[in-house]
Amino acid sequence: MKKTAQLRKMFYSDSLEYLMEAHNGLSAKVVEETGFKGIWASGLSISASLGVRDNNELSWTQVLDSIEYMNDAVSLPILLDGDTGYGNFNNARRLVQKLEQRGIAGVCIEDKLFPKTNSFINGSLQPLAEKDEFCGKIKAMKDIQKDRDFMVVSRLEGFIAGRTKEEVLERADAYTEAGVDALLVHSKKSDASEIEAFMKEWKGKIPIVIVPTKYYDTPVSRFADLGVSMVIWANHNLRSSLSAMQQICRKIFEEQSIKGAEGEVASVDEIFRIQNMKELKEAERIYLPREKINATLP
Ligand code: SPV
Ligand code: MG
Repeated sequence: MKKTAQLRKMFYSDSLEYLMEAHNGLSAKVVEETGFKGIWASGLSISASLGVRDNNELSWTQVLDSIEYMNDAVSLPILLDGDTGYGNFNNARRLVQKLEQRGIAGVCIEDKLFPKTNSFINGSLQPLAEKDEFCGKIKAMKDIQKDRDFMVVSRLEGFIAGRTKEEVLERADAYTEAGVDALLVHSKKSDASEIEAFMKEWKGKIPIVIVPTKYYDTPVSRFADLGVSMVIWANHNLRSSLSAMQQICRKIFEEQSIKGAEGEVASVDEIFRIQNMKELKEAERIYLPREKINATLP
Protein backbone atom coordinates (compact mmCIF):
# COMPACT_ATOMS: atom_id res chain seq x y z
CA MET A 1 0.00 0.00 0.00
CA LYS A 2 1.26 3.52 -0.78
CA LYS A 3 2.46 5.48 2.23
CA THR A 4 -0.22 8.12 1.68
CA ALA A 5 -2.92 5.46 1.74
CA GLN A 6 -1.39 3.87 4.84
CA LEU A 7 -1.53 7.19 6.68
CA ARG A 8 -5.05 7.97 5.53
CA LYS A 9 -6.18 4.51 6.63
CA MET A 10 -4.77 5.15 10.10
CA PHE A 11 -6.70 8.40 10.42
CA TYR A 12 -9.95 6.72 9.42
CA SER A 13 -9.55 3.47 11.34
CA ASP A 14 -12.12 2.62 14.01
CA SER A 15 -9.55 2.38 16.77
CA LEU A 16 -7.29 5.00 18.32
CA GLU A 17 -4.01 5.14 16.38
CA TYR A 18 -0.57 6.48 17.32
CA LEU A 19 2.18 8.37 15.54
CA MET A 20 5.60 8.21 17.19
CA GLU A 21 8.15 10.96 16.87
CA ALA A 22 11.34 10.56 14.89
CA HIS A 23 13.88 13.16 13.86
CA ASN A 24 16.41 11.34 11.67
CA GLY A 25 16.89 8.07 9.82
CA LEU A 26 18.06 6.18 12.89
CA SER A 27 15.17 7.17 15.15
CA ALA A 28 12.75 6.47 12.28
CA LYS A 29 14.13 2.93 12.07
CA VAL A 30 13.71 2.45 15.81
CA VAL A 31 10.08 3.59 15.55
CA GLU A 32 9.43 1.11 12.75
CA GLU A 33 11.16 -1.82 14.46
CA THR A 34 9.15 -1.22 17.62
CA GLY A 35 5.91 -1.76 15.75
CA PHE A 36 4.44 1.72 15.34
CA LYS A 37 2.45 2.24 12.15
CA GLY A 38 3.39 5.83 11.44
CA ILE A 39 5.86 8.60 12.22
CA TRP A 40 5.51 12.18 13.41
CA ALA A 41 8.41 14.18 11.96
CA SER A 42 8.53 16.69 14.80
CA GLY A 43 9.72 20.22 14.09
CA LEU A 44 10.92 20.56 17.66
CA SER A 45 12.90 17.33 17.50
CA ILE A 46 14.40 17.84 14.05
CA SER A 47 15.52 21.37 15.03
CA ALA A 48 16.90 20.30 18.40
CA SER A 49 18.74 17.33 16.91
CA LEU A 50 20.47 19.72 14.53
CA GLY A 51 21.35 22.10 17.36
CA VAL A 52 18.95 24.92 16.51
CA ARG A 53 15.71 26.30 17.95
CA ASP A 54 12.13 25.48 16.98
CA ASN A 55 11.71 28.97 15.49
CA ASN A 56 12.06 28.23 11.78
CA GLU A 57 15.80 28.55 12.12
CA LEU A 58 16.07 25.62 9.72
CA SER A 59 15.17 26.51 6.16
CA TRP A 60 12.30 24.46 4.77
CA THR A 61 14.62 22.72 2.34
CA GLN A 62 16.80 21.66 5.27
CA VAL A 63 13.68 20.14 6.83
CA LEU A 64 12.97 18.38 3.53
CA ASP A 65 16.48 16.94 3.47
CA SER A 66 16.06 15.63 7.01
CA ILE A 67 12.80 13.89 6.32
CA GLU A 68 14.14 12.43 3.11
CA TYR A 69 16.63 10.45 5.21
CA MET A 70 13.79 9.38 7.48
CA ASN A 71 11.54 8.37 4.62
CA ASP A 72 14.29 6.39 2.88
CA ALA A 73 15.02 4.52 6.10
CA VAL A 74 11.53 3.10 6.69
CA SER A 75 8.42 1.79 5.01
CA LEU A 76 6.18 3.68 7.44
CA PRO A 77 4.22 6.77 6.41
CA ILE A 78 5.48 10.09 7.75
CA LEU A 79 3.34 13.04 8.79
CA LEU A 80 5.56 16.12 8.65
CA ASP A 81 5.14 18.84 11.22
CA GLY A 82 5.18 21.61 8.60
CA ASP A 83 4.93 24.47 11.14
CA THR A 84 2.97 27.28 9.43
CA GLY A 85 3.79 26.08 5.91
CA TYR A 86 6.88 28.35 5.86
CA GLY A 87 5.11 31.42 4.53
CA ASN A 88 1.82 32.17 2.83
CA PHE A 89 -0.42 29.96 0.64
CA ASN A 90 2.16 29.95 -2.14
CA ASN A 91 4.98 28.65 0.05
CA ALA A 92 2.65 26.08 1.62
CA ARG A 93 1.48 24.69 -1.71
CA ARG A 94 5.05 24.45 -2.98
CA LEU A 95 5.84 22.52 0.19
CA VAL A 96 3.08 20.03 -0.69
CA GLN A 97 4.53 19.57 -4.17
CA LYS A 98 8.00 18.88 -2.83
CA LEU A 99 6.69 16.53 -0.12
CA GLU A 100 4.77 14.51 -2.67
CA GLN A 101 7.83 14.29 -4.87
CA ARG A 102 9.77 12.86 -1.94
CA GLY A 103 7.11 10.34 -0.94
CA ILE A 104 6.02 11.95 2.33
CA ALA A 105 2.49 10.90 3.29
CA GLY A 106 1.12 14.11 4.76
CA VAL A 107 1.77 17.46 6.40
CA CYS A 108 0.35 19.31 9.36
CA ILE A 109 0.25 23.12 9.35
CA GLU A 110 -0.61 25.29 12.32
CA ASP A 111 -2.67 28.48 12.35
CA LYS A 112 0.12 30.74 13.56
CA LEU A 113 2.46 33.11 11.73
CA PHE A 114 5.90 32.59 10.23
CA PRO A 115 8.35 32.51 11.96
CA LYS A 116 6.67 30.38 14.59
CA THR A 117 7.62 29.66 18.18
CA ASN A 118 7.13 26.33 19.92
CA SER A 119 3.67 26.16 21.48
CA PHE A 120 5.06 25.57 24.96
CA ILE A 121 6.96 28.87 24.99
CA ASN A 122 4.90 31.97 25.83
CA GLY A 123 1.98 30.50 23.92
CA SER A 124 -0.39 33.24 24.91
CA LEU A 125 1.83 35.82 23.22
CA GLN A 126 1.78 33.97 19.92
CA PRO A 127 -0.31 35.64 17.23
CA LEU A 128 -2.72 33.44 15.30
CA ALA A 129 -3.13 33.52 11.54
CA GLU A 130 -6.15 35.38 10.27
CA LYS A 131 -8.89 32.76 9.79
CA ASP A 132 -9.78 33.48 6.15
CA GLU A 133 -6.19 33.66 5.04
CA PHE A 134 -5.47 30.34 6.75
CA CYS A 135 -8.46 28.80 4.95
CA GLY A 136 -6.98 30.03 1.66
CA LYS A 137 -3.72 28.32 2.57
CA ILE A 138 -5.55 25.03 3.20
CA LYS A 139 -7.40 25.32 -0.12
CA ALA A 140 -4.18 26.03 -2.01
CA MET A 141 -2.52 22.99 -0.43
CA LYS A 142 -5.44 20.70 -1.21
CA ASP A 143 -5.76 22.05 -4.76
CA ILE A 144 -2.14 21.35 -5.67
CA GLN A 145 -1.78 17.79 -4.34
CA LYS A 146 -1.65 15.10 -7.01
CA ASP A 147 -2.18 11.99 -4.89
CA ARG A 148 -5.69 12.16 -3.46
CA ASP A 149 -4.59 10.24 -0.36
CA PHE A 150 -1.96 12.84 0.65
CA MET A 151 -3.09 14.17 4.03
CA VAL A 152 -3.26 17.85 4.93
CA VAL A 153 -3.86 18.29 8.65
CA SER A 154 -4.60 21.69 10.21
CA ARG A 155 -3.51 22.40 13.72
CA LEU A 156 -5.63 24.61 15.93
CA GLU A 157 -3.45 26.76 18.16
CA GLY A 158 -6.33 28.72 19.68
CA PHE A 159 -6.10 27.11 23.13
CA ILE A 160 -2.33 27.67 23.13
CA ALA A 161 -2.86 31.35 22.32
CA GLY A 162 -5.50 31.78 25.03
CA ARG A 163 -8.50 32.06 22.69
CA THR A 164 -11.96 30.83 23.65
CA LYS A 165 -13.35 27.38 22.97
CA GLU A 166 -15.97 29.06 20.76
CA GLU A 167 -13.28 30.54 18.54
CA VAL A 168 -11.43 27.23 18.33
CA LEU A 169 -14.65 25.48 17.30
CA GLU A 170 -15.46 28.19 14.76
CA ARG A 171 -12.00 27.85 13.24
CA ALA A 172 -12.35 24.05 13.22
CA ASP A 173 -15.53 24.41 11.15
CA ALA A 174 -13.92 26.92 8.80
CA TYR A 175 -10.85 24.75 8.20
CA THR A 176 -13.08 21.73 7.59
CA GLU A 177 -15.08 23.75 5.08
CA ALA A 178 -11.81 24.76 3.39
CA GLY A 179 -11.15 21.06 2.75
CA VAL A 180 -8.65 19.93 5.35
CA ASP A 181 -8.42 16.17 5.97
CA ALA A 182 -8.02 16.20 9.75
CA LEU A 183 -7.63 18.63 12.66
CA LEU A 184 -4.98 18.66 15.35
CA VAL A 185 -6.27 20.30 18.53
CA HIS A 186 -3.33 21.44 20.64
CA SER A 187 -3.32 22.18 24.37
CA LYS A 188 -0.54 22.99 26.81
CA LYS A 189 -2.60 22.37 29.94
CA SER A 190 -1.49 19.64 32.31
CA ASP A 191 -4.95 18.06 32.12
CA ALA A 192 -7.11 17.18 29.16
CA SER A 193 -9.88 19.66 30.00
CA GLU A 194 -9.54 21.75 26.81
CA ILE A 195 -9.55 18.65 24.64
CA GLU A 196 -12.59 17.31 26.50
CA ALA A 197 -14.43 20.61 26.13
CA PHE A 198 -13.65 20.71 22.41
CA MET A 199 -14.61 17.10 21.75
CA LYS A 200 -17.92 17.43 23.60
CA GLU A 201 -19.06 20.21 21.28
CA TRP A 202 -17.33 19.26 18.04
CA LYS A 203 -19.96 18.15 15.56
CA GLY A 204 -17.65 17.73 12.58
CA LYS A 205 -16.87 14.48 10.83
CA ILE A 206 -13.16 14.70 10.08
CA PRO A 207 -10.61 12.96 12.34
CA ILE A 208 -9.21 14.73 15.40
CA VAL A 209 -5.57 14.42 16.41
CA ILE A 210 -4.02 15.38 19.76
CA VAL A 211 -0.52 15.78 21.23
CA PRO A 212 -0.71 14.95 24.97
CA THR A 213 2.87 15.99 25.82
CA LYS A 214 1.69 18.12 28.76
CA TYR A 215 -1.35 16.08 29.84
CA TYR A 216 0.61 12.84 29.73
CA ASP A 217 -1.13 11.18 32.65
CA THR A 218 -4.54 11.06 30.98
CA PRO A 219 -5.14 7.41 29.96
CA VAL A 220 -5.56 6.89 26.22
CA SER A 221 -8.89 5.15 26.88
CA ARG A 222 -10.23 8.61 27.80
CA PHE A 223 -9.19 9.96 24.39
CA ALA A 224 -10.81 7.02 22.66
CA ASP A 225 -14.03 7.62 24.62
CA LEU A 226 -14.03 11.26 23.54
CA GLY A 227 -13.79 10.25 19.89
CA VAL A 228 -10.18 11.24 19.23
CA SER A 229 -8.74 9.39 16.19
CA MET A 230 -5.01 9.81 16.54
CA VAL A 231 -2.52 10.46 19.33
CA ILE A 232 0.95 11.85 18.59
CA TRP A 233 3.78 10.97 20.98
CA ALA A 234 5.65 14.04 19.84
CA ASN A 235 9.15 14.14 21.30
CA HIS A 236 10.16 11.14 23.40
CA ASN A 237 12.86 9.82 21.08
CA LEU A 238 14.60 13.16 21.15
CA ARG A 239 14.21 13.55 24.90
CA SER A 240 15.37 10.03 25.70
CA SER A 241 18.42 10.33 23.45
CA LEU A 242 19.35 13.65 25.05
CA SER A 243 19.20 12.09 28.54
CA ALA A 244 21.22 9.09 27.37
CA MET A 245 23.91 11.24 25.73
CA GLN A 246 24.17 13.53 28.76
CA GLN A 247 24.59 10.57 31.11
CA ILE A 248 27.18 8.75 29.04
CA CYS A 249 29.21 11.89 28.32
CA ARG A 250 29.28 12.73 32.03
CA LYS A 251 30.40 9.22 32.92
CA ILE A 252 33.18 9.06 30.33
CA PHE A 253 34.32 12.57 31.22
CA GLU A 254 34.49 11.78 34.93
CA GLU A 255 35.98 8.30 34.65
CA GLN A 256 38.41 9.19 31.85
CA SER A 257 37.62 5.77 30.49
CA ILE A 258 35.02 4.06 28.36
CA LYS A 259 35.22 0.81 30.39
CA GLY A 260 32.26 1.61 32.61
CA ALA A 261 30.22 2.83 29.66
CA GLU A 262 30.52 -0.35 27.62
CA GLY A 263 27.59 -2.18 29.19
CA GLU A 264 25.36 0.87 28.95
CA VAL A 265 25.52 1.56 25.24
CA ALA A 266 24.42 -0.28 22.11
CA SER A 267 27.08 -2.57 20.70
CA VAL A 268 28.82 -1.67 17.47
CA ASP A 269 27.30 -4.82 15.98
CA GLU A 270 23.86 -3.47 16.84
CA ILE A 271 24.69 -0.33 14.86
CA PHE A 272 25.71 -2.49 11.89
CA ARG A 273 22.47 -4.45 12.21
CA ILE A 274 20.23 -1.41 12.18
CA GLN A 275 22.18 0.02 9.24
CA ASN A 276 21.36 -3.23 7.40
CA MET A 277 24.94 -4.19 6.64
CA LYS A 278 23.53 -7.66 5.92
CA GLU A 279 22.00 -6.37 2.70
CA LEU A 280 25.29 -4.80 1.59
CA LYS A 281 27.11 -8.04 2.27
CA GLU A 282 24.64 -9.94 0.12
CA ALA A 283 24.86 -7.31 -2.61
CA GLU A 284 28.65 -7.52 -2.62
CA ARG A 285 28.36 -11.22 -3.40
CA ILE A 286 26.28 -10.38 -6.45
CA TYR A 287 28.03 -7.29 -7.73
CA LEU A 288 31.70 -7.43 -6.67
CA PRO A 289 34.41 -9.59 -8.17
CA ARG A 290 35.03 -12.52 -5.82
CA GLU A 291 38.46 -11.30 -4.65
CA LYS A 292 36.98 -7.98 -3.48
CA ILE A 293 34.27 -9.53 -1.29
CA ASN A 294 34.86 -8.94 2.42
CA ALA A 295 37.35 -6.21 1.64
CA THR A 296 34.90 -3.61 2.82
CA LEU A 297 32.80 -5.54 5.30
CA PRO A 298 33.38 -7.04 8.73
C1 SPV B 1 6.52 19.30 17.50
O1 SPV B 1 6.72 18.13 17.85
O2 SPV B 1 7.37 20.00 16.96
C2 SPV B 1 5.22 19.92 17.75
C3 SPV B 1 4.42 19.46 18.84
O3 SPV B 1 4.88 20.83 17.04
S1 SPV B 1 4.73 20.53 20.15
O4 SPV B 1 6.15 20.59 20.37
O5 SPV B 1 3.99 19.92 21.22
O6 SPV B 1 4.20 21.83 19.84
MG1 MG C 1 6.34 21.62 15.94
